[in-house]
Amino acid sequence: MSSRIREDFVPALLVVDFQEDFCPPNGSLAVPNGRDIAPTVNALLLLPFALKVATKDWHPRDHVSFASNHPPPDNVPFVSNTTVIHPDGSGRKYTTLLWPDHCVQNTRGAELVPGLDIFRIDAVIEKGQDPRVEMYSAFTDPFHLPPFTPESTSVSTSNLPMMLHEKGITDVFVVGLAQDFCVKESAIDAARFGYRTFVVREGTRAVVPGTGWDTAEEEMVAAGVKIVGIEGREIER
Ligand code: VGL
Ligand code: ZN
Repeated sequence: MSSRIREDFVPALLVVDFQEDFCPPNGSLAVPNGRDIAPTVNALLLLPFALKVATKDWHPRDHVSFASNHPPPDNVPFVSNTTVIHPDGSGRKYTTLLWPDHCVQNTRGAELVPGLDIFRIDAVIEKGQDPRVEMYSAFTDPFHLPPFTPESTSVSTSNLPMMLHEKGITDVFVVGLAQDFCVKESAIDAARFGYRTFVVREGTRAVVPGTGWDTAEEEMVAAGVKIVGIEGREIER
């Protein structure tokens, strides 16, 4: 008799950007009630996931997503949808939403929150280091750019896909901040990479609760992501 329970279920937990700058009271890009996900995330960390990964938004000071790096009138955080040069060198342009300065590398705001049981996490992945491009997804930047610096292997495209692959992961459970940006894009990418993907509702909060949350759930569901409650039953929508 095999001692294995199910060979086709090798789950990973992905804790997205649970960092000081995304949490009240002092975070520069505080997600309403963001800190409240800690008990849910810590409860999940007690479960036997084959891999538990936390991500950190990890920006250089000259990051394109900081409103402060753009001239007026395009420098209004949360509002400006600013046209910037596409980083592929073709000269074309695209628009990107601008934010307050946040998660600057090696600052307090970029630290994982102390309420997170970090000792239960197997690996921490940094993302968003390429100053030229916003990177919401923990998997890859939206343009699939080659690494920004020649020495680097994981600047705009992270090593998360490799880690999941090496562990033989089949299912990815996503929690963290913010539901309508980095959680959403990471979950959609997980599904795109072929994983059965779940977002645990109680383990996330939106920058824009209400409309932002609802739209994000719809986009995720359309991409094949399942939205579940902590009790594990799929929520009917
Ligand atoms: C995020 C906005 C800018 C996130 C990161 O983690 O959801 N949102 N950078
Ligand atoms: Zn960011």
